[in-house]
Amino acid sequence: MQSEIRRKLLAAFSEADGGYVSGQKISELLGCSRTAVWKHIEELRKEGFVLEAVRRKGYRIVKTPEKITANEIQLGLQTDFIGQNIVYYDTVDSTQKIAHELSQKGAEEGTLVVADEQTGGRGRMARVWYSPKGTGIWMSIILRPNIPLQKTPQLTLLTAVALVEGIEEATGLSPTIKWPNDILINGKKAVGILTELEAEADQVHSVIIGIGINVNQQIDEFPEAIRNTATSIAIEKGEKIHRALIIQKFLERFEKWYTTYLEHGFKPIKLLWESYSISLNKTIHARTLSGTVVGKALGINEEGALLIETSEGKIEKVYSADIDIK
Ligand code: BT5
Repeated sequence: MQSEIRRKLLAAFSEADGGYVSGQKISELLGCSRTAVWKHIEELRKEGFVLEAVRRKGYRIVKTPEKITANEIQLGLQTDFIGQNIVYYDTVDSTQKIAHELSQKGAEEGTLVVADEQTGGRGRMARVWYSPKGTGIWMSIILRPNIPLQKTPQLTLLTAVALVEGIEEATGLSPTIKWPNDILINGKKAVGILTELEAEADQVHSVIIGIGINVNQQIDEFPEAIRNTATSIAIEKGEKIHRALIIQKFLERFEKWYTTYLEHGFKPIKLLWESYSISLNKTIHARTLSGTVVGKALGINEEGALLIETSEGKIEKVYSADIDIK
């Protein structure tokens, strides 16, 4: 199905919010005959949608497939520009790589690259991000903010805030943030964030935010190496969740906070971030490339750096590290 037709069709069903859309209305919207409407509906069915057809009422979507192609994400998505352009892959090496390529070709702000499986998913410092097929959300968003280079770490924190709220809204769970880029559920890592830049001198061309969310894996599906530290939403919730719903709720929160951030700066985000963080006021060990800093985590500064008070009363700013909470 042509993407424009599909978009219009799904938008009509989104607006009906689970109710019926008449064949007449669809044919007017798409500018096609009633027979063509039927063909488009059949195509949605082939993609796994369950649709009910009732005479004189029209069509109603009863069930959406547990997939994360553009269809499922866009059905019901309430954003203006984040996730309005979706590029989906069944399998890809890394959505980050694709997002960088698209960004260089001028992809619009808010473009979302999403994959059902990654064969070369990556974390920070070239670490591996385990991204099996069909059970997680592996995605990258292209942003083009007009901000100086040193402020870009704030976007990782903003993403964390939107993830906490989006996951909470979709599942009822209460995730927490572990500085700088982990989202934990019941103390274990369910989400990782990877922020990468395309910049020249002090000019930011684009920021690519990569997000990996463990959704429907069971514990024995994780590799041995991360079985004690990782978790998924299904493990913590005790039931499987539609991945598309989590993506939608996240994108909506993300657009809200990103727009707020561009208009009003980092302050509102900082307050929320601190309220969702588990690291503050605790003694932590921050392992940086130049050594380990031990002390009490006080908060974050305007640049998104973690402020740590050492036992000598000195305040250290840490920009990049892995932290252990004591
Ligand atoms: C991260 O790195 O947490 C950032 C992960 C970002 C992944 C997304 S998926 C979409 C986009 N495309 C990509 O290629 N990447 C992004 P870091 O803080 O460095 O944590 C990496 C560490 O987390 C690994 O060394 C493992 O110990 C652990 N790990 C790997 N896979 C995991 C998983 N699925 N769940 C929980 N922990 C994992």
